[in-house]
Amino acid sequence: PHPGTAPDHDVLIIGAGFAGLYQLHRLRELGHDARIIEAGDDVGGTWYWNRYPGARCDIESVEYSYSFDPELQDEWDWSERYAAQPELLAYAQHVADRYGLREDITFGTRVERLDWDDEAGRWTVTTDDGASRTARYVIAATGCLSVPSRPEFEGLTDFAGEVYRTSRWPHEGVDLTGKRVAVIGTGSSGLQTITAIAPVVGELTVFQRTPSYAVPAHNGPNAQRLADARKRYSEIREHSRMSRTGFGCPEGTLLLADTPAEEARREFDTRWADGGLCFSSAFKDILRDARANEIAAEYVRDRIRAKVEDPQLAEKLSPRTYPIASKRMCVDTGYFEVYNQPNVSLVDLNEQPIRRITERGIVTGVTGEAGKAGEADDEREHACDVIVLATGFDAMTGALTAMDIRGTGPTLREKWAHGPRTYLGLMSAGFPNLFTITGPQSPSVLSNMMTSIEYHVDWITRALEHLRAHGLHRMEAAPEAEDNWVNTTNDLAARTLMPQAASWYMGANIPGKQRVFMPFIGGVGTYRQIGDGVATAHYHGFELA
Ligand code: NA7
Repeated sequence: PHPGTAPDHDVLIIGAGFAGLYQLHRLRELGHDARIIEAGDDVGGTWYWNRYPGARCDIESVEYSYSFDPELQDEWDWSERYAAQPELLAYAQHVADRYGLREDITFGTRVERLDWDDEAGRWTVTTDDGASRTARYVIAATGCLSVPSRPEFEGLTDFAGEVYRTSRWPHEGVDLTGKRVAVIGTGSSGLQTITAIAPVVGELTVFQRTPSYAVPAHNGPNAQRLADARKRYSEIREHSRMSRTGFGCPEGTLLLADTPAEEARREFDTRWADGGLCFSSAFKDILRDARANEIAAEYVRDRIRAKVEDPQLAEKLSPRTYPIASKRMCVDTGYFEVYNQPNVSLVDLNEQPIRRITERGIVTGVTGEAGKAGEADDEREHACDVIVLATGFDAMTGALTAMDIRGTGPTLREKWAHGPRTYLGLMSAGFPNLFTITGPQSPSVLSNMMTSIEYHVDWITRALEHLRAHGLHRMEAAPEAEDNWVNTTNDLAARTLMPQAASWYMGANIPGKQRVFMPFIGGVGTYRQIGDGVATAHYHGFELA
């Protein structure tokens, strides 16, 4: 690009998931020249890639949907209480078509590199096709759970059967009927896959490293809920925006530690009967007090024991090594009952770690030299036709550090080597005019993502409008404001039990990744008040030029 000439675009947005689509729509409405670059061949982001059997949202569809256009809200009928992946993808496609967004999306193109030119005040965005485009502003709508983690399993490429990753499930042509299937991983994706495929596979072997706390979804038809919601939708949305979680959870006001056991049990029973993630909002101290947390955890273990016929198996499926809700809980639809089927077995990787994968299947065992079959007494080969990897993501920072981002100082990868540093999760000092939607140190993954996405898009749009209105062209987080925000997010997390879990919130699932609690835990409503306050105070803590 020649200095002095206009950049190719006002704004380039990376990603055409729910964040990127809404951002594009908002900017186009206001007459900005904006374009999305998307790696996939269609819109939908998370719901484009995660097509594994049983993939479903853990937030109710009445809430996990856009609120920005009442007409859209009224015309789209969600068929189930919790929407499944095909319906969510169809919704994203509908939104793209309804607002004519596709003409401004470049598909099948992955952003690899961003270079900031301080003199010209623009980013050069380089993509995997070798092309580059310039833009004054870049908005990363790259998702929080979009880069699969790729744990190394020795010999995986020797396996003669089929291998599928839940987060990159083929669009068609997978038939597991009657096959011997091994699933590695028991987070949300693993639980949903296992529950969905158990009725059709021949044999199912689940390889579990850490069991999950799961609450029932009680999924079902949605017509009544939707009709009820439509009577007071603006009230529901307003409540969600100011809530802790970004969706309508009745927040318990009592301390569990002070509540008589009978009363506590009744409250948990009610929430269990309602289903969903609000279970852990039952009492104020569940995430703060280890004793209270243990009471809630034991309630869930009791439920697991009641569902699984074999007591030893129930014990293995019961989480004990981390506080409940310190990892995102799973919302299940008959997961534990699967283990009562005679053709389903569980391998506890704490007793029998995976040693390697062979042509025929997965070898587990504790002793003996790796690679030499037969040396370990307890070595066992679990023969299978299909291996499913439900092993999670390089969460929150993964998609950002996957790009080579060069601002005014160290690269983003270098700067974040010891954990992400942002102001409000929206910008990082040294990277002017680069915004992140649902970035680290914002509520993002601790909330209903739709609520958090809409808030960030609206905030960024307002900021760009402010710059345009005042003839400004540059915005950057001030280092002091960033330091303060990083300290605030860390302090808030330290007051909870969250850092005790080896979770992806902590980056603990990725070898070598700095362990630091990444999301802002102060709540969606509080965060919103802070963000609005900053904007109103002329973007206090940002440098505008
Ligand atoms: P998660 O929740 O990160 O789950 C990944 C699972 O894979 C988890 O049980 C891991 O065990 C397991 N895992 C990861 N690496 C290995 C290796 N090397 N060996 C054995 N097992 C392994 O990802 P999901 O996709 O299920 O869910 C992500 C979010 O999407 C979820 O929270 C919802 O918000 C939606 P670990 O716990 O690390 O011991």
